[in-house]
Amino acid sequence: MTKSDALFSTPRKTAAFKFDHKVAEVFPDMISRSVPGYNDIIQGIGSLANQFVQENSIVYDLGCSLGAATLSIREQVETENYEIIGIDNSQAMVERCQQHLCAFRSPIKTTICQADILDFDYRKASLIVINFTLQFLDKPSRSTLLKRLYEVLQPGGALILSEKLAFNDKEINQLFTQQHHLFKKQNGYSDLEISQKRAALENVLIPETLEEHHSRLNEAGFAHIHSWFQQLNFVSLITIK
Ligand code: GEK
Repeated sequence: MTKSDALFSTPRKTAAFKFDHKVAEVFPDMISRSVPGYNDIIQGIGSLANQFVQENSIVYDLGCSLGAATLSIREQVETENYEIIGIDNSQAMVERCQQHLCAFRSPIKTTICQADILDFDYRKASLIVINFTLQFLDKPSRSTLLKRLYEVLQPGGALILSEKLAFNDKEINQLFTQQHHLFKKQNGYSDLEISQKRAALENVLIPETLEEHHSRLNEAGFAHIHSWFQQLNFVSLITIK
């Protein structure tokens, strides 16, 4: 059983959001009550993975948190001859992820590394998943990383990128922001929790428009790019090399 998230429920001074032990402890509850479509995206990643994971290849799960995407891939990919490497720079997440994965038996070699996804020494991969993680990097680093990931993908391999979106159209931006807050309220968060979490994420999670994502992916070399999931201001893209 995972603990429920009440981290922002009492008045507090604004401090930048960190992926620390307190967050890791409540993370599954926090993300599924905060990100519309999160469980569907996790499910879909496993299903898409089955289409792309090649024999004797590596799959990367970047910013793996507690390994939800890794588990979905392990459950749904039929070939047994591949390896998953999950990377996260939060010690708290990595420790919990390692414990959590131990509870699920699998013949698939799975390694969870505590490292910065910007510094990692990548090897050739058939699938790279970066599920709600790029948004935490500064913008120049996002471009550098995607260029590197394009290089390491094998031909026919895929990158799955999920992000919170911003919109140039002010009305649409406002509509989706309001609807997102409603989604959180319907999931039991109070107005205080919503506003304090929002303040903590300011300048930490920087959403971009779909157009910015497409143009960065194009610049990195990706030609086949499409959204396979969107709910309000949360999207998941698939790009094939
Ligand atoms: C999921 N993918 O459940 N290097 C490594 N890890 C990083 C970096 C970095 N530079 N920056 C942030 N992280 C997961 C959800 S959560 C999304 C991903 C969210 C890690 C950070 O420690 C955290 O675990 C994760 O990226 C982002 O499918 O909380 O909105």
